[in-house]
Amino acid sequence: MNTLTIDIGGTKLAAALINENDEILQRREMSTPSSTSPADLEYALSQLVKPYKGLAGRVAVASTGIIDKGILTALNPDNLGGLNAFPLQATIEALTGLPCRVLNDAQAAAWAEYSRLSASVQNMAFITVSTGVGGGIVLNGELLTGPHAFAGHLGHCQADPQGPICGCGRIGCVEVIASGRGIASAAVQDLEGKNAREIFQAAQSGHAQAQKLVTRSAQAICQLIGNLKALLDIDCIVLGGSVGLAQNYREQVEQLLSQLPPAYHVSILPAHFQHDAGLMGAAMWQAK
Ligand code: ADP
Ligand code: BMX
Ligand code: ZN
Repeated sequence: MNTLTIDIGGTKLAAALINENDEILQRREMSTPSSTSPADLEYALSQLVKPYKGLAGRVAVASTGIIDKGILTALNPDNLGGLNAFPLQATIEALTGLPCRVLNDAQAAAWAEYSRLSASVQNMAFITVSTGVGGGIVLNGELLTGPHAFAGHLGHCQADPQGPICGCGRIGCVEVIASGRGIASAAVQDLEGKNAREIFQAAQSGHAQAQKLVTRSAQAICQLIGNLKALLDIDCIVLGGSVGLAQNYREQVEQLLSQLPPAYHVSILPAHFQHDAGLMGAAMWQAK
């Protein structure tokens, strides 16, 4: 049976048809609506899934936000239109007429990436550096979701008690410093108004402020990884998201981590499924 899989991110919506061998048969992408209206998200999702009518027997969704018992609530309302208690599972089931399972995007990606690691790895964390900073933790071979589906929201660990206020309401979260939005919002002068992709391009061509913004992000991720190592003694980290997968970013995090004492060192791998880790993970979780 084919699975229709959907990834709802703060910047883009993706959908794919996946067969029983976990191969992607068709894939498409759209921008996430910038409006705060649940009706606009529902309309965008209806457009996204339209071409797949009649081609799948079930749906699997990976979405940004806290996904508890099928209901989506944005922890950081800046990232997804302030959605509160959006009935994601019921909405997708009504749009497609198919049974659906939903999971947080980074938890889903962690599950997919864990499946590609050597069997000797039983403890790992996935970090997405994207519109926000998300995370998923696998401990003793089990995906940690937590009693309220909040487990693994690593982007909301504190990076700097003197830092800016995060959209979640807390001061100095990793997300407000390291994410694509965090990078863009700290840009000044000629970089003001540029997005993270443009700032990375500027950094590649030697722009000093752009390089500082990228390093500040990599430094916050490096410290987060050190904290995860101390907290959970994980075997490895997998890095994903468009910022996490950007040229030289992982290498920069590795270089910063190598400057910490050896007890904090842990290998950092790029996401095997690259930008499709959430899509793949949702489907694998659905089939579990
Ligand atoms: P989503 O958050 O919807 O899952 P992405 O993983 O693509 O989407 O993350 C979006 C963020 O990544 C945006 O802030 C965007 O500016 C940034 N971005 C996109 N492409 C690149 C790139 N090539 N290099 C650095 N940042 C990028
Ligand atoms: C935010 C939070 C997480 C999500 C992470 C990455 C919201 C809407 N989302 O920390 O649930 O996993 O962003 O999301 O509060 P992405 O859109 O950057 O992939
Ligand atoms: Zn936060």
